Amino acid sequence: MFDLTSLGNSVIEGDDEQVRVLTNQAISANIEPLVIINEGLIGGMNVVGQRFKVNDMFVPEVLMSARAMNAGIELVKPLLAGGEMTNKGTVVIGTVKGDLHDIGKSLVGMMLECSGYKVIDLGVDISPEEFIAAIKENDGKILALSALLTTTMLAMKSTIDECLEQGIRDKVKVVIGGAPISQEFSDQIGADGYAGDAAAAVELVAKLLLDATMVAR
Ligand code: B12
Repeated sequence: MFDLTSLGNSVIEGDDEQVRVLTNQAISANIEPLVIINEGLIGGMNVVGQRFKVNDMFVPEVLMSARAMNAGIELVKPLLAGGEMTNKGTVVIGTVKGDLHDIGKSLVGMMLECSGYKVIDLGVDISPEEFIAAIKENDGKILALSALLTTTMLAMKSTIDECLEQGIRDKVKVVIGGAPISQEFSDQIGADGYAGDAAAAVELVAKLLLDATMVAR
């Protein structure tokens, strides 16, 4: 029986070579791709997130773990294509204008992708206009905004204001996150919700899309 804990531990150690070896072993052992991702790879990354929060791990180590997790996800992804990877809804995600932090945003994007959403990751330093163009072009149902700086948090409000101005605010749910963000701030700027980590972000998106279908009925 393959032990997914060892795969998670290799992510925590940031050992991308070992992650590749163990992911391939898990695939050969016929473990479900989503189980490999959720319990092995993301399971390890969740521990990294918790240890980072209590200063038990630092940025270079977090980056190495993220890279190791990606190495595993790249191997598993092709197995999901066309199978469980049905599109539950398109999410446009990015870090707002003026902000170059992308680790948390990428984690959220990856986790959403692994949970069955189509994710368009625009990257960092994205203007309100760029976000809205991507929503329109891809029929995005969720707009996910990340900000790590107190100075760039306000660009989230500008992005929501631009959605209103361009008449698409009622067609898209806006979720926000990043270290300085809170539910209170989300309420203040008229976003649809805030989540504190990648797992909570997946739950939030699922709930908002479910609520939207209930209203549409
Ligand atoms: C790594 C880092 C950097 C790296 C970024 C590398 C990269 N590729 O991202 C570099 C070195 C480039 C950097 C630069 C700067 N940084 Co910096 N950086 C950090 C640091 C140490 C970690 C951030 C991180 O990656 N955390 C790990 C991830 C996993 O956590 P996370 O981002 O919070 O994401 C989680 C949640 O927030 C949530 N989430 C995130 N996004 C989203 C989006 C949605 C939709 C949802 C639902 C959830 C969600 O889920 C994620 C997963 O759990 C923080 C300190 C900190 N404690 O946050 C400072 C920090 C954010 N940086 C800071 C500063 C000041 C800067 C600089 C201005 C420094 C400078 N003087 O040059 C520049 C700004 C550059 C710019 N224009 O953006 C300050 C911000 C202070 C403030 N209050 O505004 C911080 C807080 C450090 C500090 N204590 O002073 N930084």
